Amino acid sequence: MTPPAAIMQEVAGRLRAAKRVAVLTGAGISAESGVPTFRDALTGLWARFRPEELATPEAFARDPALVWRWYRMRRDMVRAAEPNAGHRALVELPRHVPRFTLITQNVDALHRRAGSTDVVELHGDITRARCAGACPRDTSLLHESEWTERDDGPPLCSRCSAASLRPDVVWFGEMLPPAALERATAEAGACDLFLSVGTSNVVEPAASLPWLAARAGAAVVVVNPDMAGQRSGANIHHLAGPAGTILPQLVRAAFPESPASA
Ligand code: BV8
Repeated sequence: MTPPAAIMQEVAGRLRAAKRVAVLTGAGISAESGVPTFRDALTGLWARFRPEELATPEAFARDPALVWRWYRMRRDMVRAAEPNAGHRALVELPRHVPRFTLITQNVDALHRRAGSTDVVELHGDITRARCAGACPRDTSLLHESEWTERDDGPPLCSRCSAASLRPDVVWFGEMLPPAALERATAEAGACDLFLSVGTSNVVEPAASLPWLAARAGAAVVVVNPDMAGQRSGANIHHLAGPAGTILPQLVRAAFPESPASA
């Protein structure tokens, strides 16, 4: 589905002229990599589970083995997935924009695997785990290649051996990493173009970033095949379609000279 050419050209012109661009991505940008989103009725992860059953500290305290199994299943899915053209278009953008900030709600590490080197991770990363007990995060943090899975639940923290590991993600009811939230908020408030890609804008405080940008005077561009629930307004542009198609089109239209546009 290609958005009306006029909107694409207008947005491409804004992107070409932009000095400071911020992008917020949600689960939708990974959908074409085969990673289920959260709210898709059929495949959505929440379709089979409810967030409060799994993605909360209470759920982990109640049944760590169940929660760890859910994250292990998601890690297996993400490991089998490949970044798609949407992720790759966001690797290309910072080569043309004076100041570019990629902010993601996703925990699937696909932006990093696509080649994005500076990603503001608002909700963490399921390929990492940390001590669920008293060990400081930075000294207990492990990548999935560094721990040995057990059959009956999360591995023990290798630093204290007293507590188990927990996924290095932000659960519902937990605070976002202050530095990440601060940087995302600052960039949303200072950018001249804000792209909101593949998110249903439900989960706060990330959901407010595009509208913070709009209030601060930025042009906001929503990239989503389904505009239900998305705001519209004078400075909000809708590019309806899948990110894997729209984002490469947008980069080609804005920067035809780019080798990636060949
Ligand atoms: C917090 C990690 C302080 C774990 C996740 C107001 C202010 C502050 C907090 C709240 C508030 N109101 C409510 C709250 C509490 C809560 C919240 O927001 N609840 C929601 C349910 C209402 N927020 C929190 O708890 C946050 N903490 O604020 O701390 C506090 C605490 C308590 C009370 C007050 C204050 C922490 C939230 C972080 C939760 N962790 N992930 C894990 O993944 O297991 S959230 C998780 O769900 C994702 O990270 C993501 O953020 C979210 C899913 O959203 P989307 O990414 O948008 O995905 P979704 O499936 O919904 O939509 C997909 C979209 O893609 C759709 O629009 C679809 O059309 C589109 N799409 C599909 N295909 C494509 C596509 N788009 C483009 N291309 C395609 N091909």
